[in-house]
Amino acid sequence: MSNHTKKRVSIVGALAATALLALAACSTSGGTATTSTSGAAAKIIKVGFSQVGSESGWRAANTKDIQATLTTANGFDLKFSDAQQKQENQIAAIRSYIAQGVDVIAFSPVVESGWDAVLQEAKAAKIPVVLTDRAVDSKDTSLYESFLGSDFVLEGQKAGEWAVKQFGDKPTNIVELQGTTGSAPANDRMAGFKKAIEGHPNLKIIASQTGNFTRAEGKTVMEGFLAANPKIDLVWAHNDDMGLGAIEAIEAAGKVPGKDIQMVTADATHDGMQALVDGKINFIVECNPLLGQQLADVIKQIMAGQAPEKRILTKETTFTQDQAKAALPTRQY
Ligand code: GYE
Repeated sequence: MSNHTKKRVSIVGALAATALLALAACSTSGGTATTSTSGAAAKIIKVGFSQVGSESGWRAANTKDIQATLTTANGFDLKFSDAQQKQENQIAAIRSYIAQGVDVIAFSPVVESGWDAVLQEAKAAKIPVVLTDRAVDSKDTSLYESFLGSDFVLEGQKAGEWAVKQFGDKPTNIVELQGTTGSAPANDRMAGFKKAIEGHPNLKIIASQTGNFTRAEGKTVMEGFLAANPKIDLVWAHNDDMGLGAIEAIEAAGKVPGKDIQMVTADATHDGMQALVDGKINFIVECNPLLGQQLADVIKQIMAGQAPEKRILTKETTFTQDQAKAALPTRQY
């Protein structure tokens, strides 16, 4: 029996004992008891969640959804911390959750590498770990129970396929605003996009630099791109926020975003969709931040001693300007 399983079995045993006691209490009170036996079995699950940071509109929606779903009313005691895009802060948060003896640790790893040691510590403490949103590159997949989130390679590929269709065989200079260096979405979106434009030598990535997924850095990096490259046809930004920063830089340079320089981004947050409707972005690949319910379900499965799916993929789509006009009024984020 694995350590995790042992812990789960003992929790299940404790729940069963509580339920039996509650039943006994009911039966001795001559049928007049008001105790609900189903309520008696519910144990609040202590979850430690380490969030990447608050770098983007996507992240704000993700945090809000997780906090709104893992509530006391839903059976959770959520401990939440923001790592401000720093791996050392996340490692410290995970260690503190281990020390507090939470039931489950969930986190969205800022970068892919360097997690083995702390995940081994969680395993030794028999605390199951769930990855949300971003992946780790650990070879030992027993270090986490499940990874839920998007297929970032596919997202990059969708952006690249759009570029191929949009520009046909015209010579096209592309600049890329990368997400946080070493993060799963930056690595994978970059790879997916490259793969899609392969075999179309007229589409050239002439510059590629990180803007750390933030609006401010997206703007500064775009200013540099504009200063160094007289002909830019397309900006491929790994998220809406960097794209929105790039729009400011393009406008400040006296050019028209969406026309003089076209834009493709990932996420489809409210502000990104608004810019798409306004014609400043040309195409957005959706990345869904609403992972709270899936996370809650996975945690409940783990606590019930069941093995969740190892990889849970999020469903998502893409938006043209017309599709954005139709979708924006009812968007949740
Ligand atoms: O695309 C970006 C955020 O990991 C999918 O992180 C997430 C990415 C998202 O900062 O806006």
